[in-house]
Amino acid sequence: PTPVDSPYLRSTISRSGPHLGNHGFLRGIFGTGAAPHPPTVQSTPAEVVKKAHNLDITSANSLGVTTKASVKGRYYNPLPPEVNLSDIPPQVTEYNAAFLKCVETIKRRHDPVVSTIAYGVLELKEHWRRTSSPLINPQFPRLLPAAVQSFLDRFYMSRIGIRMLIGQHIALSQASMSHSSNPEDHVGIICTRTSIREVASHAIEDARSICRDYFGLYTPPTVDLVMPKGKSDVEFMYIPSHLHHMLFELLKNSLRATVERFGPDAEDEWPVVKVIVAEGERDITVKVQDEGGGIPRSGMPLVWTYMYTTASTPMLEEDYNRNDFNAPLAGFGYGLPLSRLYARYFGGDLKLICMEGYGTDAYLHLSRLADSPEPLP
Ligand code: W6P
Repeated sequence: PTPVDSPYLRSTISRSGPHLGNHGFLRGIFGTGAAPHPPTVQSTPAEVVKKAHNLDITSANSLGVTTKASVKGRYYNPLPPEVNLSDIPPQVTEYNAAFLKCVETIKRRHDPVVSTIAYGVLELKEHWRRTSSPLINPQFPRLLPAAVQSFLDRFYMSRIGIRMLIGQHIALSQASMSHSSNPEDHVGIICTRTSIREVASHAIEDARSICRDYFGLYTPPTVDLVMPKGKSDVEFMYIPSHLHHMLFELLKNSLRATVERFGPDAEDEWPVVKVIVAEGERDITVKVQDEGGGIPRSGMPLVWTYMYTTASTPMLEEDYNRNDFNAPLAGFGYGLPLSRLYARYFGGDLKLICMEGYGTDAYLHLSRLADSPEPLP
């Protein structure tokens, strides 16, 4: 095999701790009846393929899926060139299909985890509110205990990683099964030439549309997208859905602050929200800049916690099931801490600089995907 020199692929391949890999986690899932267990195959797909071909492919793909992929122009094939898909025993193909269905089911089943946890945190807050006397504790805890905060940070960081790997596995499997040509610049869910202009434009339109519906506006505030001097776009290797998620969250905050500061009827006064893209050698930074009045410095630590939300009415579970339900402009207040985790997952970061009374600058630093190790604690 010719493993490509990319930490992303390295971490995919070598990840075999107690949570992932060929050991307890996956066996446990197969043991729960969540997916059909192929009766004749006792070992992992990779082991079966290895046995069948008497080849050492352990450095290839622990999930046994054979895929050709081009990363940064280099050829990546987990199996040696003399092995092709038709050489793989039928049990392995069956096993892979069952495994694929299994992980798809798992991913879907865990879609609502963020809101489930958010309801748990709301219950915890409510419990504190009821049990702590205002005399003893006039400001009932506004910050989660540090242990809970760091647990949730680690939990969500791990979840981002696991879901990315499942998404990558699904995308690669589908690409290898469909025989249709995967777009030249995609390796599963990774886009080797993620266009900031394209992703940011979509995020801007999505955030503006939610802002318009939420405030009942005819036209939401304008957002200007500014590329580096002399460039019409910046492309880099990243996962477009992650980038969209982060920009969308930042833009919703900026648009809401703008409308709330000047009022929904003062559309002539709304300052433009600016998205400024800078391209360095190692970092790409996107600044989302608004004049929505900012946050006082004393409020800054709160925005990174899982307890802080400025949404005035707490969302009820049944709200989500109503068919006239409008996506909340401000939900549980998880947008910022989760976006920072997404940024940090690939070696980036998210920082807010506020001028209370003027506005907020959000700096989204993105490391080019190829040079960051997986940051799981
Ligand atoms: C604000 C508060 C905020 C958070 C994140 C991004 C932008 C903004 N603007 O007023």
